[in-house]
Amino acid sequence: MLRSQKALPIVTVKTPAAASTKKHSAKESFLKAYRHMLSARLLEDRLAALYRAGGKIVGGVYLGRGQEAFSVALAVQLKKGRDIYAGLIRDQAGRLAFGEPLLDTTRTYLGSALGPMRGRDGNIHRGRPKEGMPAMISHLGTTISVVSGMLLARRLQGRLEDAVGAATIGDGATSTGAFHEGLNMAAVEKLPLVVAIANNQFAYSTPTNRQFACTDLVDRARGYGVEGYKVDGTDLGACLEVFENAVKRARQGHGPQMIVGTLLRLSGHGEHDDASYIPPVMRQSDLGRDCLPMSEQTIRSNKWLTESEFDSLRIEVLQEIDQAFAQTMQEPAPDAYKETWSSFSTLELAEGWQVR
Ligand SMILES: Cc1ncc(C[n+]2csc(CCOP(=O)(O)OP(=O)(O)O)c2C)c(N)n1
Ligand SMILES: [Mg+2]
Repeated sequence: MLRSQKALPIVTVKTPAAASTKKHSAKESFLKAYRHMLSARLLEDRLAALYRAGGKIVGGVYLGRGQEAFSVALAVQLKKGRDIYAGLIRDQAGRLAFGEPLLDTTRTYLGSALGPMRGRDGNIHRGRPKEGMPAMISHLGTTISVVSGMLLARRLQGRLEDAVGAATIGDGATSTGAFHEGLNMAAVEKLPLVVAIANNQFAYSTPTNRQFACTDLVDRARGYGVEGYKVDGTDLGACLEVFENAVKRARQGHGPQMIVGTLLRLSGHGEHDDASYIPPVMRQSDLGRDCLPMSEQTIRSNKWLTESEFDSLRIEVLQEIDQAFAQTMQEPAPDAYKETWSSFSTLELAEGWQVR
């Protein structure tokens, strides 16, 4: 680990998967994270297939393929009921790790009236605000202010205790005003905020060199007065290590932590996008490595699972996914004549309020 600046450390964690894993990541935490990654990948494969088949999913499908390691490594550090986690469209793995049930995903995409959005949102704006998962407003940075606001409110009410709030974001979103204003305010207030930036090299089809002129996104941390880290986002062991440290430092009162994960989006922006603008050479580079088989390689080389344990795990996860889809398919769609036209009341969204 390289610490290049004392007052405001910009820390780079760049180690080969096997080495970093051996050194830092216990078998249990690696396997726990891997299970969520596998679950997210298989669930998203099913969503993509349903989307292509047509009929069942109305609206777009937005996936996090290739970003599971970075996503899950943050969320496994957090505890539902104490911490706040605001995941985005690429964070199926992180959402599962934070404790969101599979049914929340299937019910939202399939428009079930029993879903968290009561069948009124076709894809990814779901949340469980009262459980510390604010519903996503936009992919483009707004959750940084929302999470900061939740942290500040808890602090003012004297109930922050040792909670940490985490917000995830993409490279493109770091160019928005919402990102700058939110992070600046969080830094000034020294909030226990963790901002995970998944630099997947594109904002839709716009490459990073058309998004920002700094050499590296992590350099921005210094400008805000926050601690910054850079990690290979395809390496689960390295991601676990960097997030464990960052969440701990936020909890200890060191203020906002900014982590940049370098990786490549392995699907299109959504399933409607063939991502033909991604150069093949980039796909073939280290950036294009798939974190899921890489994690499996680490598990195999450490002999943490046998082949039959891998098979059983896959079957178990597939059964859970089958069950979630089967149950959701039997559930009703919202009935326009019986329901009120507002999805949520403001009070229902607020933390600490009971729905009457
Ligand atoms: C204000 C606003 N402008 C544009 C969009 C459409 N949009 C949604 S996500 C996205 C790209 C985001 O790129 P990035 O932040 O890199 O995240 P990634 O999709 O790569 O995960 C765009 C242009 C939007 N949702 N809101
Ligand atoms: Mg991006």
